[in-house]
Amino acid sequence: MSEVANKPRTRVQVKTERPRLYKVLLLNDDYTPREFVVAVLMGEFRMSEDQAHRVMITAHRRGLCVVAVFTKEVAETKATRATEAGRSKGYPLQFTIEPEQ
Ligand code: TYC
Repeated sequence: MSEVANKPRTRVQVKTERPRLYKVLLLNDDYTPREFVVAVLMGEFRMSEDQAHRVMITAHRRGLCVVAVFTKEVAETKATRATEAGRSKGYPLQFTIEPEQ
């Protein structure tokens, strides 16, 4: 009879967590022209004119609209650039970010 004990075979499970995602939100205001909002959405978020128009109208009617979801750094960069595009023309247009869930 062998007395050599079997080594317990353990495995380390490497769990890679998915990065938290952030929503970019478009906020309504009373001053930014609708066409300008549509142009910013198309330029900064690669939306078609149709998609951009829908998002703009949703924000206009409800106060805000989710534009898209990205990793934190991309969401921050896009929201900052899009807000800056409005500011450079003197509009109060605002994009903010919010973590998902
Ligand atoms: N409410 C603006 C207007 O009537 C248009 C607008 C829509 C502005 C959506 C911002 O996120 C916005 N001129």
